[in-house]
Amino acid sequence: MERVRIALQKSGRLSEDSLSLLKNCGLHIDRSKDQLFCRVKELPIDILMIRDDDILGFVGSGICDLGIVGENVFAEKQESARIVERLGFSFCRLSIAVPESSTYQNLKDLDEKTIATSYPALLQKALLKQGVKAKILDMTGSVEVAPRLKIADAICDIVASGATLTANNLREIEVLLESEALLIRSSKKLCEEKEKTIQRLWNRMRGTLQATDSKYIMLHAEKARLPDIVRLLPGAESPTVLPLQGSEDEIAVHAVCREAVFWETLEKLEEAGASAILVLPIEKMMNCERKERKYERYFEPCSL
Ligand code: PRT
Ligand code: ZN
Repeated sequence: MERVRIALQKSGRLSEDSLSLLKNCGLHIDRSKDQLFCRVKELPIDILMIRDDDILGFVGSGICDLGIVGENVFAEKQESARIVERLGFSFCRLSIAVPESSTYQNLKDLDEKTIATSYPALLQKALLKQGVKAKILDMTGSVEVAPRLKIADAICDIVASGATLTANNLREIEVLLESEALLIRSSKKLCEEKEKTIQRLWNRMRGTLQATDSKYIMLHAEKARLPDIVRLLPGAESPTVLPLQGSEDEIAVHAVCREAVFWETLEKLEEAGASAILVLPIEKMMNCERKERKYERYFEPCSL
């Protein structure tokens, strides 16, 4: 049987969430035996644990069929791999930052200046788009020290919490790209066996990803207040309404909410007369996709 190869980051900011996503899909990856290559027992899948910089190339060239990589890397390198889905972890952004003490307000203010970056292609694109003539200083790491060393006026680098910028007396002035982990696949045509395995894995991943976004809400309310209550449930469709034993005008409402349920939502529900409100996590979801799910955007049914 032809085995699907998936490239994952060996260790770093992508690896833990990538592995736990696969684990939630029922794949057990035993990394202790062989750090670089893992055979999955449950499905015909092999995992290659490599550096994040190599993942796109491995998938683009067809050595691996699938991979999980940061959108920042995908956008920077022109490889012929395709996005299957955004995975909702490893969030960060590619931003322009300048010394705190400078007066620069945006990219346009950096005309004729020098910007240090490890993302020359994306920076070049942004400069061209805005008609800014800046010099790009290509660095492989420690970009944040460039202004202090007086070798650049600004930097274009990955920001997550912003702590690195603050520690280096830098100020973020413009976001060029919002990034998260992406599931990518090779553009090459795969054999039927591999396609079937990928489809099975994909169905499980979808079930896991949808469940992560969703919550199950149960509450009691007066029958007359039902329309108000339903309006307040975030991203819920056709809730289940059940009679309450021994009560004529009270009902129980059960609903799957497809959006985050915040304390504010619960407070509003309480104001609308809801009581006994329970919010439960959902572990897996199968066959309950909404029409407008984002998956459809990248999902090409002929090849996945
Ligand atoms: O060893 P290997 O080459 O595999 O890993 P790496 O060290 O090159 O990559 P790694 O693990 O740091 O990042 C992998 C991916 O995680 C990136 O490609 C991004 O898609 C994503 N990611 C999420 C981040 C960050 N958050 C992040 N904070 N990548 C890098 N950073 C760095 C950034 O470069 C800067 O130095 O963290 C610093 C900024 O962080 P804050 O929180 O101080 O703003
Ligand atoms: Zn790297």
